[in-house]
Amino acid sequence: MPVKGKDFTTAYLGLGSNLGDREGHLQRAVAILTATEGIEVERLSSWYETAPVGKTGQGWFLNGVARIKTSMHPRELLSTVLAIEQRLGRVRRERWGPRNIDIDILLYDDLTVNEPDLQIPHPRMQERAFVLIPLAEIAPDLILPDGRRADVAAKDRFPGQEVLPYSGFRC
Ligand code: GSY
Repeated sequence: MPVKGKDFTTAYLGLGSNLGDREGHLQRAVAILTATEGIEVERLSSWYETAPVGKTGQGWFLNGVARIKTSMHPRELLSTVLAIEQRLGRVRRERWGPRNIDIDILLYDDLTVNEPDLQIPHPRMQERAFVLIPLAEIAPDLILPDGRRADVAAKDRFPGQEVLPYSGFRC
């Protein structure tokens, strides 16, 4: 929903799915985010087919990144994205394992949060091509926590981390 007034923050969310109807899960997550009071989805990247990082031997993910405007504080935003995951029937049998939907807070303005259940900026975002490539698509000139522009960081080499455009079609 449109966020009115001056008290809002720009934040970036990473979205991913590698179980079941991946595109459907992602589209539903975006639809719920869009309908949520206190969140306005300003930009959404394309979806990308991405090789699993961390735990290999699971299905490829579909990933994307959204830029939002929000009047929520970081904890409220965290509760909201966790509630959306629950509403979509999040299935995650093991850490790093397959999941039907995953929504990560990547950045919340230039705020740093270091708590056991909430770390902002997302601690691994700059090592992940599946985050940086969609992020650079929608915010090429965004300055990352390491001081580089997103489009520069996205050009790094990420061995084993394939990221391919998603057509939506299957042969
Ligand atoms: O934190 C995101 C979950 N995740 C992903 C993901 O979204 N995409 C890819 N390609 N690999 C991943 N490994 C984990 S954990």
